Amino acid sequence: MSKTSDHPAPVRRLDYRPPAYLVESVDLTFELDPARTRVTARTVLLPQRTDGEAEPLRLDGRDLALESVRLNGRELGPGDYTLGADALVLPPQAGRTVLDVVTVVEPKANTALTGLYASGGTLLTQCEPEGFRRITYYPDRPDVLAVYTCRLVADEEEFPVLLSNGDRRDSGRLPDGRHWVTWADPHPKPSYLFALVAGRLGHIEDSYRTRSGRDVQVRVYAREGALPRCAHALGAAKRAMAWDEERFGLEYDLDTYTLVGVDDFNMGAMENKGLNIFNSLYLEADPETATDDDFAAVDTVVAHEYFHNWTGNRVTCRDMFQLSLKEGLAVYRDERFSGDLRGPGVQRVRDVRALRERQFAEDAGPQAHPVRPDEYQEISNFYTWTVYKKGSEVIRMLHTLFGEEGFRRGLRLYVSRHDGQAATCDQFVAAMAEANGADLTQFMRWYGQAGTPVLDVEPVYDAAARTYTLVVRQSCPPTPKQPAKEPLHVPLAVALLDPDGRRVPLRLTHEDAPSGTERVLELRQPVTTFTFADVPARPVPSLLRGFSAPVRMRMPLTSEERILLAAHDDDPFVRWESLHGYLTELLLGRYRAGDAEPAPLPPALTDALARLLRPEEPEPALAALMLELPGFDTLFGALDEVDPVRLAEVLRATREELARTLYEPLLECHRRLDDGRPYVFDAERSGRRALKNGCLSYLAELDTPEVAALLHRQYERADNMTDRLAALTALADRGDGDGVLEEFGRRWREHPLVLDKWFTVHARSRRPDALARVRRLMDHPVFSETNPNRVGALIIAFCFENPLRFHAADGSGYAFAAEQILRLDAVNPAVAARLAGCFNSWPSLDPSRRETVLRTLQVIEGSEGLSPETSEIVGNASV
Ligand code: 0A1
Ligand code: ZN
Repeated sequence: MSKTSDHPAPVRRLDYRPPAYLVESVDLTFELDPARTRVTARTVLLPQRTDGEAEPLRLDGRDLALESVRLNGRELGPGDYTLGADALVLPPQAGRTVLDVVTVVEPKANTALTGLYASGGTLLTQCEPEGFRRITYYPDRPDVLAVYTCRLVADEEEFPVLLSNGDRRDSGRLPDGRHWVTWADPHPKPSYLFALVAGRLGHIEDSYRTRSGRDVQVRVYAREGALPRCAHALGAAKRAMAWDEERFGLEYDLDTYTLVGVDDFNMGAMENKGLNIFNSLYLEADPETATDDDFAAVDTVVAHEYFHNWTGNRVTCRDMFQLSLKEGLAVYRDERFSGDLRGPGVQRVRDVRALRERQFAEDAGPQAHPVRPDEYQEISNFYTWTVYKKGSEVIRMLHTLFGEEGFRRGLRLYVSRHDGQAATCDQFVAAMAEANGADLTQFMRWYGQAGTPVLDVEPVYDAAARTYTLVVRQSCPPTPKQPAKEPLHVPLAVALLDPDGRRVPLRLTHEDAPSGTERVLELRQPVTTFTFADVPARPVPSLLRGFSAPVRMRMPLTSEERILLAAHDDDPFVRWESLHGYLTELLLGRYRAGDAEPAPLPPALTDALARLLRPEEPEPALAALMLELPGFDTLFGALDEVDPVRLAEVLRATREELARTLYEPLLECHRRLDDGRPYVFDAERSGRRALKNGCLSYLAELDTPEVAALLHRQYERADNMTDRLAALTALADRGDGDGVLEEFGRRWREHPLVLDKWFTVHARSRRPDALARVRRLMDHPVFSETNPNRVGALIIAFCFENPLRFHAADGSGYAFAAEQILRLDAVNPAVAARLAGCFNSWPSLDPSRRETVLRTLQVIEGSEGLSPETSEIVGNASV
């Protein structure tokens, strides 16, 4: 079968052409009705060609019923325009053009959740990336910026709350009993930032006084029943507003800032101007129903959307290839914000861990693409780990190169220079370079080259000359369509530790005097050599501090050196990485050894782990991270021809062995941290809970009466979801866990977000009947194939997070995934395409599984009517 013949031609970055028409203003009227909503759009357009050769006026539109078109007041007939499947095309217009278009859409029937759709009784829009064209005919591209007004008309009983972008202007009642509200957004914006929400919603509010003394009303809207859980999000919004003023001098620019939570949403949230819409998972949090991680995620996501107000909305993207311009930057900013809340070291380790587990895998697989992609079939497939998280790492490297002040200068220049514009990644980097007098030409390659670069470091100590040399070689593996790579500009943060773990003053041989004990070395060549002078004894290198670049680093370190770094380095990332690297090697060794009886765990390692459990350990949150074994995906990524079932078993067996070896210290640490204090969400307490529950999770591998009692006691007595879910998860795979699982399901059956946690516990279960139970739960009254959170918690969780059962040798996991991809594709292509990513790892599987996956991919690809979203993912995977 030809892989590409039935795909539409890809959109290419280099084909960019400025818009032929700009839009001066858009006035929208929505007559809202879940079954049939009428949209009247008045768009004022201005042709852009100066050479007199006007182009046809092409307006994007998908799945719209066109009721009427008027051009400069004249009603057009079908002979006056061309109506295609994805556009309405009018003859070239020479001057200012007023277009009135009336379309009808069916929100209730829209299960793709893009455009105008219904979630419960609420109507709302999702326009990024290309949803606006599912509402009306319009030049739906981010470089067309316009001023919008929006009039919403609806039944007052059903839709008492009517919201849109900007500030509320006017309202009234029609003779037929419907009410209306008008909103006006004074800031020009692209169509992807348009939004409306209509429904029976309650709200909580607070006000925020900006640095310049303006009062902003901050409101969170949600279903009435959810409002008591929205206080944390409201606080997060105010914290983010203050943070952006303090760090970057960026103030909010409207009189109201509105956040809305909805239950059916394809992603985490959306930064529509002045009207951020959230998946309720990222807006609701209280101690009883949300874990510490949920609270932290609310902080991060609320801040992320808020930060877009400047980096994304005031300065937007010229085209969708520049997505990372706003997304990488917003992630970088939310990571920094979260670091300030929970401790920068712990936050950094968590972010790096996520990047390495997910983005590195993406970069090594069939969907690998640069931070700024060169082409796409479906832009909705490019909201990826690479664009978001690697994009953030690229921004972070600029911070590492220029320091806090230099970075701030660059960001200020970028924002002031491009305010009100649609910019490019080049322009962002140019502002950074200019503000710092730097040349970032080579640095730009980070935006264009896919793949995870590798640094091979060779250290040489010369005792006679008292020099220490680091030879650093950089390389980058080939990725689809990029066989050869150019060297990158890489910041490498280093320190050298003496045998007692103290930092050595650093002087490179060509320098006169040492400067500091921590340096950022810059790599630009394929091979770079750095020689440090006056090094009295062989040091222990502390490299890539803070994970200063998104690379894989390979360096020969002895076990003793790793243990020293884990115990004494003052860089939290290096501490974590040293132990993580050690454990990774150990687990890979055990996997490679096959059936041979594994060598016992080295006492130096178990001692290092035991030290993390002691009261002297200064940061329990970091200790909790260091205690965790490397994840399945990390190990998988380091191997070829993997038997995933055996790999999962190596992980399980090693956990059990560690639990046995550290039994007393684990019990003791759990006892000490289980202090009975009432639940408060803050960095200190959540860190203690993380370590306590890390201990619990190891202990659950053992079948002692003491452990059983401990698990049940914690489940029953918990006054918060963090502890309760930790106990439930630990019990789920045990013979004595069934009662508790049932109790949890009963207790939370009215609360879908909590029940999602329960679905996921089942989906991840090691039990042999895990898949059968997942299938059964798909009939649960709360499960719904139209809700992305439910599908994510059960089906996607099984396929991505249960390697043991997903990769079952009989192929049942793969068959299940295929069946669900095809079923969901007809409901919601974005969700189906996400699920289809579960096959991306096939090239690293053993030959027999590889063959099964390839056959499965072919079946999916050959299915009638597959969406372009899913077909792009499956097509790339099966090449
Ligand atoms: N810009 C949003 C992400 C987002 C993208 C596409 C969506 O449509 C389904 C929704 C949200 C963000 O970064 O938060
Ligand atoms: Zn974003």
